Amino acid sequence: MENELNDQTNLNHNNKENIDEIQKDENFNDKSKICKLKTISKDSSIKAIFFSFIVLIFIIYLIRILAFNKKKISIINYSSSNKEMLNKTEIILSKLKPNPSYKGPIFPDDGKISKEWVFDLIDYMKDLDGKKTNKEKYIDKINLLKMISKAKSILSEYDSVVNINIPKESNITIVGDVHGQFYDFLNIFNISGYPSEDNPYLFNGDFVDRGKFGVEIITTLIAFKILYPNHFFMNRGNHEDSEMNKRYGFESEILSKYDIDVFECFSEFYKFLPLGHVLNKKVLVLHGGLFSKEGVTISELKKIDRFIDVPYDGLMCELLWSDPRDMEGWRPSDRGAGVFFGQNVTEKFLKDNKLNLLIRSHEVVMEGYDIQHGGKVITLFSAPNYCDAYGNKGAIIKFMGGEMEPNFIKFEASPHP
Ligand SMILES: [Mn+2]
Repeated sequence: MENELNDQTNLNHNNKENIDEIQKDENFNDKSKICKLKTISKDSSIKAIFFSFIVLIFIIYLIRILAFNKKKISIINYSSSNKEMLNKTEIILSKLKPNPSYKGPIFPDDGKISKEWVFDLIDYMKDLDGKKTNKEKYIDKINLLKMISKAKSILSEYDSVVNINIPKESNITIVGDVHGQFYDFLNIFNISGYPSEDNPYLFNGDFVDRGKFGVEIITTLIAFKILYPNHFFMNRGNHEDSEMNKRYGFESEILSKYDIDVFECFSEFYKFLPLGHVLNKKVLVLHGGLFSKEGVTISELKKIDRFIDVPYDGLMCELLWSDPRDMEGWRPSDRGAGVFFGQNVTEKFLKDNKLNLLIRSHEVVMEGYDIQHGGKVITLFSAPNYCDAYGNKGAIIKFMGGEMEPNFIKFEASPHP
């Protein structure tokens, strides 16, 4: 019994203790709850600060996104209206006044020049014995800029790839890289005749850099374009780009003959040059080569927004920079821009576009021309003894009587000052 009682007492005691403990616990719990409540109110103010901080960051981020979008949109707008934004030449021209003591060729305000005017301009720039002063050699800045402006307005109407129709009784001469070699360039006219409506020409880019007479060449090309807009053609090359000109000599050449304004006006002019020409729907002429992308069409190339500096990738970059190689498919070019493309790439592109032949330039070849990819690609290079060092021949192609069979004419280097 006692034991039982004890047990009971114990039990009671235990119970009491239990109750106490529970109460303690409860008290403790309550206290901790209060503590927790206090902590919560402290926490919530930290959270509120944290939350507003997050909101603030979000707002800043949102503003940045909006600003970025605005920037992005403005880039798109700039790109789509790029042609209209390219009016630096006209702005500079509007501030220039004619120099009364200048004795050289004067470009007429109506832009109408004669064959004689162009021949006089060429004679004015020719200086075989190296005795002329710059004033006796270069058309002055205001007249040069008027020429550039006129040529821009002619080229601005063109698609980025232009169709040329050569009728049965007509010829056309294709010329590859000339790279500032003015006296070799003039020799081409001795070989294949001076440009005229009966003797059309297509120059396939890389007019400037390397050689010393880029100004003379591009000025002559612009003059012929103005004289025969429908019978004289030019493609852009990868050297028709201000970044290349800074590295390969044309910028310093211009600065020695004119000034930075003229450099910028030429840089602007390049953006108007088409990227390719298609002769009689059969022969594509462009400076570099084909593409890493499959299924490219001529109509896609026509729509390229070319009124920009040469980009680092994409169709326009590859068109100006790529090279054909004896391989299948394509791989990135060792040049760091464009691709190396194989025979199957050429065959598929020509077949897709119902073309027979690709003529490109861009590489020095010892005989002035080189035939690759089973006769489907011709490399044409027209700067003989390139850089006075290579010992290569130059070549041009003449298509005669509207026939799309290439006739090659090779030539040696001419003397130059
Ligand atoms: Mn080139």
